[in-house]
Amino acid sequence: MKTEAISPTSAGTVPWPPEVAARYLAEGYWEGKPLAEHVLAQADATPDAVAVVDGAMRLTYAELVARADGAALRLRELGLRPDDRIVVQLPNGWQFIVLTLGCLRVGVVPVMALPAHRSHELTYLAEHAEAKAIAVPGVIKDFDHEAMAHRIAEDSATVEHVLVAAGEPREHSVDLRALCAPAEHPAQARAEIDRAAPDPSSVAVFLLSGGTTGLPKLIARTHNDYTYNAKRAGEVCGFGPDTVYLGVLPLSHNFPLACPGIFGAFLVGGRVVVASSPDPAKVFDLIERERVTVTAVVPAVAQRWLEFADGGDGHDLSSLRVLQVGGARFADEVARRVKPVLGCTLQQVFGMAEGLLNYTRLDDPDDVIAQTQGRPMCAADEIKVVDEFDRAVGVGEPGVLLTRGPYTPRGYYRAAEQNAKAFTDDGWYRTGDIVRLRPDGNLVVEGRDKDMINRAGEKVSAEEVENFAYQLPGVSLAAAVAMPDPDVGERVCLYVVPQPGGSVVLDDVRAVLEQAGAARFKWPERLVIVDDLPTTKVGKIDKKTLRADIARRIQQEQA
Ligand code: OOB
Repeated sequence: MKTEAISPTSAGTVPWPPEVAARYLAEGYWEGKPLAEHVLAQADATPDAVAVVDGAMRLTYAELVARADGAALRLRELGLRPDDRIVVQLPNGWQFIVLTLGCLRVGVVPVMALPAHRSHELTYLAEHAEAKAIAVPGVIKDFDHEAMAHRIAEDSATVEHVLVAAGEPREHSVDLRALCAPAEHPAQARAEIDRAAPDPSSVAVFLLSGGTTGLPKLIARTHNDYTYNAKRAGEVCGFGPDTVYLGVLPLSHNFPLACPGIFGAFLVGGRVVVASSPDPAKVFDLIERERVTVTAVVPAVAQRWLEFADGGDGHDLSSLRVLQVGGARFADEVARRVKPVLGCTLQQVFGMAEGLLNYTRLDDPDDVIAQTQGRPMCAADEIKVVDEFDRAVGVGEPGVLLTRGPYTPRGYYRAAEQNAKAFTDDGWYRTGDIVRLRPDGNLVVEGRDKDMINRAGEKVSAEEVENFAYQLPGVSLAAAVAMPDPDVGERVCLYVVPQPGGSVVLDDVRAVLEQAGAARFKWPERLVIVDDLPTTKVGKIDKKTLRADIARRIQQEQA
């Protein structure tokens, strides 16, 4: 046995003030039930309806619940208790869904890592969340996730189990497929698990922040707030029992997980089809075969699909009613092509793991759909757009977006110092996004004042990249900024002032990140060597000028 985790999850979270929580309950935003209970209610109503399609694997609702309960009991047998954490890094597949639901059933909290994460991120997540277990695939594209997980477990004071989703599990690994087998006596299992259902105000999942600080912060989403998140999003997106949702983004990300995503589908008895790749040829096959009605992608993927479909590729996409696009700014001119080319309604989604979700509505005029990122989904969402002194700007003026609401937690998990910056004293979350609020209530995302690079929806903290660069002796000053890119929106560009007599090349920097085991999407893709860096009036590195500089350089090269 390793040492017991020191603090229960709730100890590190920042709850809503009691009077606010009471209001959200009284007004019905929070239903006071654990998330999985809502899914079980659907399973009771339509046990034989298909809930999950993953390749040849088709699970009915009854089978999904039997498997989730099987997983829940086996997690218990492994010694996991309510409030214990599991770092989950799984590719899109039925195992992810069953494990997540199994965790929710017994109050074990999944920490939603991304498939692209490597030992650098996962080690930190396991440590910070004091995880008892880590769930990984076997080998994917020559990368041995299982071996990595065992190395992390060896160095960890808390990780006791490595759960493996595929391949022949090696010694000391737990076979996730066996763990996710149906409970032997489903009715009995269900009754037993029901008796110990988690408190609805406890943490359901840990999401990761896009992050401007070194490593991602953990966002504790409660059963109450996350259920509302998925349910209300489902209403706004027209989800119902005939919904066939295609999960194509990494399912551990908030967008496909609950905005409305797979939970939104399960809450209304809909069906989830799992895709393992965003490759349009494969995805269009799936849409056609499974009669998919809705899916969610980032702008870079939407653009690829549009290019592919433009060639008149012959797929029948007539079942597709809605394409949700979000995670990064979708260019207006590309947005306009969605309906004519794919034949479905575009829904722009401006969301964040921290909570607030904005949607264009399905019946909005075409101009609103193409030119805005929508409006908050909930009547109790509070938003304000402010200047650098937190004073409200006028309607239509750009400013930083602040928000509070029934599914926007009041602070990150165990991050007092960052919370003091990212949240106001009265609980508003500073999104760091620069928006314009139009008179019609819709938001337009104009940019951001947070130090982050958004590479095809994957968020890279500039500070983290700079910290890696500073490990090189030849680096005197480093500044990471976004450079515009037609395919992925933005890429990481690093400006470096070398030490006198020192020299640095791009490969040196990338090697530092590689050796540290940092996710590949963070690796800088261009290095610019300069004699000095521009600074602002208060002496900070002037990133705005640098962003303009790299944009200009790229333009000149293309001219
Ligand atoms: C989603 O969540 P995160 O946590 O990965 O990233 C949030 C940030 C936002 O603060 C904003 O900077 C950016 O991503 N963002 C957008 C955007 N949607 C997100 N920027 C411009 N236009 C948009 N439509 O990215 C996320 C979570 C739930 C649903 C959808 C996206």
